[in-house]
Amino acid sequence: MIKPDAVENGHIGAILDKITAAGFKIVAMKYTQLSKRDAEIFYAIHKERPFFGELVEFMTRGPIVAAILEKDNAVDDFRALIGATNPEEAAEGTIRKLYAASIGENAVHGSDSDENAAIEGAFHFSGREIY
Ligand code: 3AN
Repeated sequence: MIKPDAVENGHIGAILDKITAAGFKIVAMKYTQLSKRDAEIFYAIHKERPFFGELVEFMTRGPIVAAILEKDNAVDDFRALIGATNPEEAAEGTIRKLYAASIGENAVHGSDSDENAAIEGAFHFSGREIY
């Protein structure tokens, strides 16, 4: 996902450019806004964390871009491309270093495993929206 902060700041195009330049194929994509319930389900794993309320509030405050990306070693390579969760710790040239302001508003989300990528892809897309 390209998160609300990056959308608000006009970074959709630049982020998609970096993603495709890094060799990812976009197999599904949409511009949408999460409801409170959507965000609570998507981030259910973080329900007990102190920042959960803030995370749901942030992720629902404006539109996002959701996409499914395909590449060999996609999970690890995408996490390398986006950089550390905290942009202050993200490597130079990573998407979060370039476009994120804080650990809470960190521009992009990437799945942390192939299994979660399948679950998260199915959360956003029906079978006939995936090419
Ligand atoms: P990542 O997105 O790098 O996989 P996770 O899964 O640890 O990071 O966290 C999910 C999301 O929760 C992050 N993208 C970030 O928006 C938010 N988050 C994580 N840690 C914090 C924190 N300490 N304070 C506020 N928000 C946080």
